[in-house]
Formats: sequence, C-alpha cells, structure tokens
Amino acid sequence: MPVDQIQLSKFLSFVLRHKPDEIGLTLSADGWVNIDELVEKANAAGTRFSRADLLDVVATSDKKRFSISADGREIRAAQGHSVSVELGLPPQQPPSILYHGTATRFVDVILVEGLKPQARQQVHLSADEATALRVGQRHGKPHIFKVDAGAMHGKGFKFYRADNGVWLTDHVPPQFLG
Ligand code: HQG
Repeated sequence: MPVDQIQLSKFLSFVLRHKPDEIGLTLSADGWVNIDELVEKANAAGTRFSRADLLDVVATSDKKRFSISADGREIRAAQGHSVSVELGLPPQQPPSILYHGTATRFVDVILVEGLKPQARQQVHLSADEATALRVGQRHGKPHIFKVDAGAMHGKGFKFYRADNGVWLTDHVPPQFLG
C-alpha cells in the first residue's frame, strides 16, 4: 500500500519534535537521529515505511520541516520541538519586522505576558504576513502580531533562523508587539 505522505510527515513531526521515546528512539543533544534506526524502530512499532518514503516526505515537505545531515545519515526536525534540544543555530540579525499569527482568544493575555514558547522550546515567528496568517488560522480566528525584531535585536535579544526559514526567539515582551 502506498504510504500517505501527510500521515508520515505528521508521524515524523511527532517523533522528532515531541515523543521520540514512543518508538524507543533517543534524539542527540542537537536533535538528530540515525535514519536507518528511525525507520527500523518505527516499523517495529507498527508504522510501516521505507527509507525512500522518508526521503520523499522530506523532499516534498511544504514547510521543509525536516533537515538531513550533510552525510545523509541523520534527520532532525528543523524547528517546533517540545523536547529539549539545542539546535546549535548561530544567532542572527533578524529582519526589522517579523510576524506572529495567533488566535484572537489569546490576544489579551499575550498583550500582558508577551509571546511565550508554551509547549515548544522557542517562540516561532514568520518572515511574512501570509505565513503568519496560516499559522494563526490553525488555532482559530486569526490575529497577526507585528514583532519589532529590529528593536529587540538592538536591545540584545537573540534570534535564530531555522533551516526552513522560521525565526525563533525565547520570548517577545509585550512592548515589542504591534
Ligand atoms: C500562543 C507550525 C497564551 C501562540 C507553524 C500560539 C509554526 C500564548 C500558541 C509552528 C502566549 C502556541 C509553531 C501567551 C504565545 N499566552 N498564549 N503568553 N504566547 N501564545 O503551535 O507559533 O506545521 O506551539 O500565539 O507553522 O502557533 O507544525 O506555536 O497560538 O511554524 O510544522 O500559544 O508550528 O508548523 O501554539 O506554531 P504552537 P505556533 P508545523
């Protein structure tokens, strides 16, 4: 039976971001796992796919969610982790404005607390408004915050760019939100 690519992408996100132990995997400190070991353990746990299926999903992922190591042996999620990982991305100067899409029901508390990572390791920010809108729509009626990333960077806040272009930072205090 052909593998459902969306299902496999969701499975890989689940294992590589949230629950590697569910199939007996351990992520390295920077989030990588051996591809053959991942395929073997997933199949043993009842989720059937091949190395070729996995590479297909990585290549066609709309958001480029997964990175393959330079030697082709390992895979990791580019971002989105809830498990503790140190991706080792270098801090970078962000664009002067970044965007964060959320749901209208979170707006009041965000204006008090700022943006917090919640279940993930870092706050996720988008370089463009259209992407932020799609992210917000996942949660309900969308609201888009403009983040004054330039001002934050000037004050020493660190920003990281994941392999897939998503921007990451630890916390956005409310005074930088518009
Ligand atoms: C909200 C997807 C209350 C925050 C997307 C968001 C993204 C607060 C929700 C990536 C808050 C967390 C990440 C506060 C933030 N109080 N709520 N102080 N601060 N929030 O899913 O950014 O398809 O963990 O606004 O495309 O929505 O999975 O984060 O609504 O890139 O690859 O708490 O996940 O990518 O939700 O999405 P999430 P996110 P994938």
